[in-house]
Amino acid sequence: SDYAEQLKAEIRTLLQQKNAVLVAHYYTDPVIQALAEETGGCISDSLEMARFGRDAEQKTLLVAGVKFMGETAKILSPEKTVIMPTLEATCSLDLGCPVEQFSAFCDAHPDHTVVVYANTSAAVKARADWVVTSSIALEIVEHLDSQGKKIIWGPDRHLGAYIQKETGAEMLMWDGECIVHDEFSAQALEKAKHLHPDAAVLVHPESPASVVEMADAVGSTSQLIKAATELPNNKFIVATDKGIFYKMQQLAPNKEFIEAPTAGNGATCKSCAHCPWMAMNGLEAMRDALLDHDGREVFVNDDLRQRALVPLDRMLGFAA
Ligand code: CIZ
Ligand code: SF4
Repeated sequence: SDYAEQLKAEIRTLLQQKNAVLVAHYYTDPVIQALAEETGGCISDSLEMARFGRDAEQKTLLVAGVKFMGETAKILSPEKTVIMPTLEATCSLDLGCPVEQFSAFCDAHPDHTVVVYANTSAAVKARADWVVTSSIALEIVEHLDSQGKKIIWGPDRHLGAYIQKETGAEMLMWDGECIVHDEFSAQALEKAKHLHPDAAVLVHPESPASVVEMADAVGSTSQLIKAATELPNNKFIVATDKGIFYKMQQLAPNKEFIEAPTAGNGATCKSCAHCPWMAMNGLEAMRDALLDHDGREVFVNDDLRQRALVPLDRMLGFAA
């Protein structure tokens, strides 16, 4: 619409004026992803977002995603100003892992190495030995297991179960889940496969094990995008947030991407394959954040920041 075009023009100008860069997640609105690409920002998964923000020359990072992504950016770049379209965009994994309870769980098993998913608060990261994202979790747990370490894993139980199955590592699980991926249904997927017998099934490991078992490729967002370009199929059923279709379609314009079905329908599912918190990122809020940081700037207490940096740097060092 005209209004969207006007907002985009304002954002382009403001990014330049404020020496800011747009760092967007694959699950945000395609309009935002396209704008990030066009303005020299990035579209990526949470690991790449963290790296990109840390290495960016600009003084201000406009992070379109959810709260933990803004916090991670601030932890890695305390000298930068980190703003978000809204500070209300959270994540069911972060919400389901309050630091008091999680710390008590860790305290009860002091002989375990604490590995937490990036989708957590700065306080939970500060309690951890390692932070991981889905694109590197498997390698890091494999590494720890080879050293004979017993692991506390939090907060996504589906991703944890998948990693445990793949690595055979000894893992104690926190009981959390992503409301988007938890809703994919093996039964409904079975029907979709009958309708599209030539389609390959791509699944993010935050999905239930019964869905993961049906996958032709399992992996993080960036790994699924890679699979969509590399597998010979012309059709894909995709079990992750539908925001990812933007990049898949761009890299494989002649292929067809179909949403994996959720257990509920439009009336009953909580997310229907699109994260409600990612959806809170909009053009107007981005423009407003660039105009006035007040209430949209991310701050992390310095003591917490320094403690959370240790396991984050461990991950980035491992990934390097
Ligand atoms: O589900 C998420 O929020 C993901 C996939 C985050 C990430 O690692 O990019
Ligand atoms: Fe959290 Fe799931 Fe939304 Fe990602 S998609 S931010 S894991 S609720």
